[in-house]
Amino acid sequence: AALRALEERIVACRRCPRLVTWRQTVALAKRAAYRDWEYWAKPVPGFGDPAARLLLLGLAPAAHGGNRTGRIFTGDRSGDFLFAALHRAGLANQPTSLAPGDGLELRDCFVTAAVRCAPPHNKPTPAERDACLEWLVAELGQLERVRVIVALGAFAWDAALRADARVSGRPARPRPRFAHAAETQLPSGRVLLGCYHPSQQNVFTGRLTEAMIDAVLARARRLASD
Ligand code: DU
Ligand code: SF4
Repeated sequence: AALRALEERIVACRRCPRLVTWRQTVALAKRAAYRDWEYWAKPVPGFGDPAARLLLLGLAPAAHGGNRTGRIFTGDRSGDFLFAALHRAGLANQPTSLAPGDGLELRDCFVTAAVRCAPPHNKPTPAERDACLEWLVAELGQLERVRVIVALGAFAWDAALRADARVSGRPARPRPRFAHAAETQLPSGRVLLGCYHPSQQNVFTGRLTEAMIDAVLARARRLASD
């Protein structure tokens, strides 16, 4: 219930003028394949199991993905790869995430992003990054059972460090560096795991393979249940 109230506050957020404009601009310049869609065009809250021990953290909603469907990682290539991996790991009831109402349920995991509005070129400004951190801190406050955070990419890794510093009152020192399969215990006691972002680019070039993300998720599941 508290998580639901938080969702409503996130969806109503208008703090970043550039992104308020951009999420709407993108919605008006629809992709041909989505011309019949009414785009969400608002901030995208996290999605998943409120009792999750595992949190997956992305960068921001995709312009024609989350910004279209209103659900994070839903309706874009990154999400296709991510949810298929969650399904193989036993963390999702189905391998696809098409749109709200498609029956997708996550078990023991919650998926969210460091920034909640689709940014131009997937690149939020430092001010936007800092403005949106509050929502991650608030979600972590509600998701009390989370023991492991999987950061999808360096931007998410830094956001997790910042959020954990806010939650615990102290930064991790020396600052842990992002790498694929990097692992560090945060001052809160939670564990942070790095994973290359499942972007179309990373997957297409083979920088991130199914076997690589499967190994990170297996490690995350083990740490979460230790
Ligand atoms: O201003 P900054 O040094 O980039 O730190 C911003 C943010 O990053 C801080 O609130 C926590 C996190 N952090 C950390 O976890 N460990 C460090 O050694 C330095 C910063
Ligand atoms: Fe609000 Fe975050 Fe969107 Fe900025 S990016 S308007 S802080 S939800």
